Amino acid sequence: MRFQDTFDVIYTHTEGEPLCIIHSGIPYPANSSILEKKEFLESHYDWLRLAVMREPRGHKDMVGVFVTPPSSPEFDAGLLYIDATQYQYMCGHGTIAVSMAMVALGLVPRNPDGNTTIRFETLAGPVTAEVGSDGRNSLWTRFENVPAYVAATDISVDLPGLGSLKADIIFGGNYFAAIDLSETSLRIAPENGKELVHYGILARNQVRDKFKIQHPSASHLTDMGFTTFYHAPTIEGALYKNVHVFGSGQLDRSPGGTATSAMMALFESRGQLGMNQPIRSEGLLSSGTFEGCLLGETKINGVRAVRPTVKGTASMLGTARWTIDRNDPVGAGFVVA
Ligand code: PYC
Repeated sequence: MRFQDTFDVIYTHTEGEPLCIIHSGIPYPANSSILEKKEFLESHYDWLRLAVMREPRGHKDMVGVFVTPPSSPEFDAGLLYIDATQYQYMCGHGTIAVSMAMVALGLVPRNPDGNTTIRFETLAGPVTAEVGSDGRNSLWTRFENVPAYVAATDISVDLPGLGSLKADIIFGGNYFAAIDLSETSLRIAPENGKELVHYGILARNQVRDKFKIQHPSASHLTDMGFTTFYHAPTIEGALYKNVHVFGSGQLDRSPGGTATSAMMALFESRGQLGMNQPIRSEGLLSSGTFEGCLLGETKINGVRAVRPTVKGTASMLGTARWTIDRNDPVGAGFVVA
């Protein structure tokens, strides 16, 4: 046993979806952009991502975030989201949790006179969070996400056992293949996790073969990482229930903040949702909802888009000081399929 690197992390959950917050201990290069910080982490700290996201410290469905110094004065911090497979462009449940945690733990100055604003940069673009507080506790986060838009509609997917369905490709910080399960027998429920993952990966692979992703203004946003399945809600007042499958078969427990943004863009494009009309989205556990709202229209390099906000709450789980011996091949992280 060798004592090697130690890292302090904070654990939260947002409607059941975990977040491991890596807030210190990394010497990011000075004057680097958020993309350069991601490349720095990939080159020098990928062992840390793998060690905290995977077993024995994490698990297959763990999500994390590196909180970085800002790259310019217009931001307070950078957020680089990770999981056991990859870097994510953006993460909504994570932004809700990390914003509340940063205010609660004094990682950003709390506004003594009301809500606290935190200006983040992410791989998907700037995201501004507002944290509500009762003067002592962080209560909720509402964030204005990057603009959301519909990239393509009605792409056929063949899911043996479920039938031939249509996928819409939507963006809300991440790209999703959105598939309506209403006419199928498959319900979004924890006991159907394996089936949802199976079909989610199958659908994502088919859509990836048929449609090439390219964000209108950010050349590095080229991957459709998520399938989101949706059908009617089970919580009164929610607009829909959904679940996202991503990475190598991870399943989001929360309603999903990037998905809520993207789904609002989809409903708006169909004339089913107006501006300033709040909606609620339900996730896999049906434990609670996120509140979404569209602030107005915008353009991304000429492409029509909408400005989504998402509100939700998260809970603190605890902290850990991990010791990572990089010569320990098992402690370096593994996944059991
Ligand atoms: O809330 O956007 C989200 C998210 C992405 C992956 C897990 N949650």
